[in-house]
Amino acid sequence: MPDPDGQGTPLGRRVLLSVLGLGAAGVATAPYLQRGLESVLGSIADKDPTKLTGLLPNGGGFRYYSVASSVPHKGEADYRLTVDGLVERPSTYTLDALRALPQTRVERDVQCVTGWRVPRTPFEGVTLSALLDAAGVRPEARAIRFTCFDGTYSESLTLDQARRSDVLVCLRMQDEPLSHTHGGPVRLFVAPMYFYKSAKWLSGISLTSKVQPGYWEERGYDIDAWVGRSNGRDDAPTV
Ligand SMILES: Nc1nc2c(c(=O)[nH]1)N[C@H]1C(S)=C(S)[C@@H](COP(=O)(O)O)O[C@H]1N2
Ligand SMILES: [Mo]
Repeated sequence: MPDPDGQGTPLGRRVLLSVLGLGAAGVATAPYLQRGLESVLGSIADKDPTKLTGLLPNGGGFRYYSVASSVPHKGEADYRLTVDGLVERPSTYTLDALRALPQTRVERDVQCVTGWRVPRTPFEGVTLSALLDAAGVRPEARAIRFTCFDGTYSESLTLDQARRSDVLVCLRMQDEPLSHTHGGPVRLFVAPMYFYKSAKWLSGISLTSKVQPGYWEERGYDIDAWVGRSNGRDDAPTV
């Protein structure tokens, strides 16, 4: 299998499902299956380490997740982030334009709703609130819809959540430019929430009058995904 980043062995959900013979039918119920799936994979790997360990993407404790089977690579020349919807000044940012803005570094635990956690991971980028201020949020705006250049994933936040100082539009992770695997060149990092809120391959920030549930939220996960307080199975991480 080609490796999107030249390091580790990323494994998408579809591939995981096909490994288990669940195929496309499994994809529809994936959020509910995911816990079972990971424990099945874990136990197969435990019994026969040669069989699945090599396939399990676990570089530095992270697992690679993408609901899209392939995602284009974008960089200096063709990456664009648009801010539009209920704003006074719709805008489009290149990577250089994002880098030219003040950068904020946040170091927190990463917590996936399925149970894996990576302690104290540094993320760096522009606060979402700075981009919102630059665009001039209109009074009738209440929420944000995030879209991704994988063509499939989406996320949401209320405006109040989005204005927190630990919600970043990230260019760097683990003190390196964000890799394609981890959603580069630009992903969201919503530090206080489960990692599914942190949309990878971010391409659009659109102000809306009400919350439009994101990809996993349409499939049963909480819209307000506070770690330890929503439908994950974990305790709150150490901040
Ligand atoms: N575009 C996009 N963003 C996404 C996802 C995805 O499938 N597509 N998965 C989410 C989930 S469930 C998790 S746990 C993290 C995984 O991030 P990682 O692949 O960098 O470990 O990305 C989140 N953001
Ligand atoms: Mo996740």
